[in-house]
Amino acid sequence: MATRFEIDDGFIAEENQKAREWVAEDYEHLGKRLRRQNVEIEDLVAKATKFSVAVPSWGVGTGGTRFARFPGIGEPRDIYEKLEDCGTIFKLVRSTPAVSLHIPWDKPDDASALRDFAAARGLSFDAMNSNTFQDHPGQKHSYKFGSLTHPEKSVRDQAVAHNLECIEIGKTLGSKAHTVWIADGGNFPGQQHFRRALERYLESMREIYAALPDDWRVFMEHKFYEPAFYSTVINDWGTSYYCARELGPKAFCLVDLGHHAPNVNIEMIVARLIQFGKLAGFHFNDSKYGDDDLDAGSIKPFQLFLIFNELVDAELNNAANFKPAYMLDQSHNVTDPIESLMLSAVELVRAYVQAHLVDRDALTEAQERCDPLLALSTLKQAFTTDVASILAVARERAGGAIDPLMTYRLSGYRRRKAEERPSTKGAAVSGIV
Ligand code: LRH
Ligand code: MN
Repeated sequence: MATRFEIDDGFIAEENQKAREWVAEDYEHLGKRLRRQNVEIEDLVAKATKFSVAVPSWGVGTGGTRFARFPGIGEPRDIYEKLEDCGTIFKLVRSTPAVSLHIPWDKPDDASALRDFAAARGLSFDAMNSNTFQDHPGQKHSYKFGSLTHPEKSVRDQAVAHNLECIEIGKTLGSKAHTVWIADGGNFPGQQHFRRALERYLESMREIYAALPDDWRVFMEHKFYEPAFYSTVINDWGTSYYCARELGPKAFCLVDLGHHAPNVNIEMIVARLIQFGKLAGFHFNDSKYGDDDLDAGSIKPFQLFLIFNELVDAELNNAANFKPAYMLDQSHNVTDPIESLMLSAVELVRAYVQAHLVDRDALTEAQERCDPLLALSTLKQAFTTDVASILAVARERAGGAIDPLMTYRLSGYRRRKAEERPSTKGAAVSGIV
């Protein structure tokens, strides 16, 4: 078997050597500044080190739109090569120890072999994802008019069976959760009976729920539109929450940041789901218009910070049933997916650490005294604190790269993969588009 090129720890240490000086300087300066706020910088390094987010297997191949896909060189051609790239991301940023798989795009011939291959790269498996929004080779019934909510029982049964198969594969891989996003909806007024469709969703989800092992959770992902352009069955957090309550204690609501109408207050939805004990976790990304699946923190970094402000508030107050799963869900159309996923993971750790910098006593006091500007500036002080040195120290101490992007580029990893993975023109890697 051809050797698979990997970035070695020695090369990372060499590159870190070049950057260590500026990190130490900035770290010392920030440490002094934070001590004035009675904050111990080492506590924040510990927080940064503890934070982890899962990488989407479908995110390491180049994404596209309905107009075009411009594959890069050295694209991963199967789940093993996707895991190789996930291993490289983890090696450099150290905060992405898990991968979220999508079935059947990543259906393994041998799940135990896949689990071992991943483990050899320090990787485990986060939530599984089913796919009843595309028709797959050899499939008996089409999902053109829906899946779990389709009027025909035979189509619903087929969709339920697919979800049960995902759970079976996940059990072998060591996953503990299953994400269900369905595209079911209508393009025309009158096409669907809204109430009957939701009833059918619950009927199908009850069968999926019943198949969950005791220590598993099911994550329901809402989305306000696309690919259905008039109505979507699970269109918002309210509908998802109602279903999670109906199904039982193992059912939770997953928040994909791109699945909300423009200007919706997502951090408030997060606070609600935390308060109701039904927050599954996240598909982090960013967007300007629709479900653009852009890099997390690239368009609305303050919104990302405000979401983590709610999450850290819940963490510090030991909110009930609070065990959010953090995952990225992005489509990289014009960047090297590895670079985008690394920088997106860094943006999440940044928002998490900055949220831990919020002076919560001062914030509560300002809120209780109806002093809006003092409340806002208390948040802004944390959001405008440059915590880059904390993030770099945390990465380096965990064996990662102080500067993941430059270390990755200087390693020549992508060029080496292009040699190992001769591109088969036109053959799209199974995944989005
Ligand atoms: C739907 C979605 C869902 C995935 C898919 C890849 O827009 O966010 O989470 O299954 O993207
Ligand atoms: Mn998603």
